[in-house]
Amino acid sequence: MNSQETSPGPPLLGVAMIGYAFMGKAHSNAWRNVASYFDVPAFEQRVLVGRDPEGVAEAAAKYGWAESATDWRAVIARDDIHIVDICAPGWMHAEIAIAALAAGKHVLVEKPLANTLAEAEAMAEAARTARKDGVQSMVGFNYRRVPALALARELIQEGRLGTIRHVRAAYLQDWLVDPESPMTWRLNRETAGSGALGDIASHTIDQVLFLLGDQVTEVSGRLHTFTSQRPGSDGPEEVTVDDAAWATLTLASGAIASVEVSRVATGQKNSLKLEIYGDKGALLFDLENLNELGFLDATLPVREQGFRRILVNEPEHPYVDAWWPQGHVIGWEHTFTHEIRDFLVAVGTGTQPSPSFEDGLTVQRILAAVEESAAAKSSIIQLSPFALTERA
Ligand code: SOE
Repeated sequence: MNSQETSPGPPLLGVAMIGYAFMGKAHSNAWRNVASYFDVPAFEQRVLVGRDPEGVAEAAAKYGWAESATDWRAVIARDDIHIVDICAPGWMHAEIAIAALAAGKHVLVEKPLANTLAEAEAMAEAARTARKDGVQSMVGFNYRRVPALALARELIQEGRLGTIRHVRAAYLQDWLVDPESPMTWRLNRETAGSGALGDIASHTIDQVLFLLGDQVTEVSGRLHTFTSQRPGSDGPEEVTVDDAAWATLTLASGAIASVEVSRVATGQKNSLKLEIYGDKGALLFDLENLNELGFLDATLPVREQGFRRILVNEPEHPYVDAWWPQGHVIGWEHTFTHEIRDFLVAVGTGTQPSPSFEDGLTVQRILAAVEESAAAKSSIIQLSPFALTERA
């Protein structure tokens, strides 16, 4: 679909997307909408790539892509492709991104950057090399584009919370509560790298770094798999990744963050809860109410203090003026439109999009540290069982 069929202008940026499942659907929705709501360089949704010829052809027609293909290598070699949007499973990120960057294509890749630290390091190096030739790259931590979280970052950076001390971050889902939920690529270390840790702790840790503008200096972690086998196509299969993860992060500023992620938090559907506590104020956020931000100004007289609800839907708020009048709330999918808008503007102006592959590598290093700490089990103290009567 050509975003500017009417007027001539700079050459059209041909876009190819690899993958058309959940993230491919969310990104396609954003590619179809972005030019209707934001000023972006001219582009065309040229090719959708997938392994199943019939499936990808049907998805291309449904999601507004001009063509479909099954060979990503052939597609990234095309002269009419300038952008590659990688929505494939994590095990494919590194190979496709490194090849696309080497072919001079701008790359947007879904989070987490990679399945392993080694892959992430190779991707960041490839991005650094490509950038010298004006080739841009970005990792898709889309929650940075929630208006309420962009506002939260502004308030923190303006000093409205003062010195940040205590951060509580929890990303809770429950789509794996049923032990009969079948095996998928997300539950196999070979294809996913890790479980809740890489999938949703990556978002959570990126948010801590994004909001505070800080660095992590110490990590302790724990991983757990509650359901070790799940129904596979030919009988039970081993789950080789975590269902839940816990981490305590020390930041360079002295703040301490607790991070908790779970795919078995019964009743929590897609709840990324963030609580930021400073000596002058505090912020509360829940992705399941993504238009709202709780803000407490501790500089007010105590008798007036309390968390107030900011409905982040005024034209003054980040991204909001592109959509509807105040109070007409937006949704989860809008964050991808914001993300692709920022990516396209960066490509069009020849500037580095954020978050960069280096930002993605920073998250990957922290994930690897959580895994290393969890494997060491050094912080786990065994408590022998005792009954109160014994101590009498
Ligand atoms: C599954 O946990 C998932 O789809 C994540 O992979 C996404 O990054 C998150 O935005 C929603 O949940």
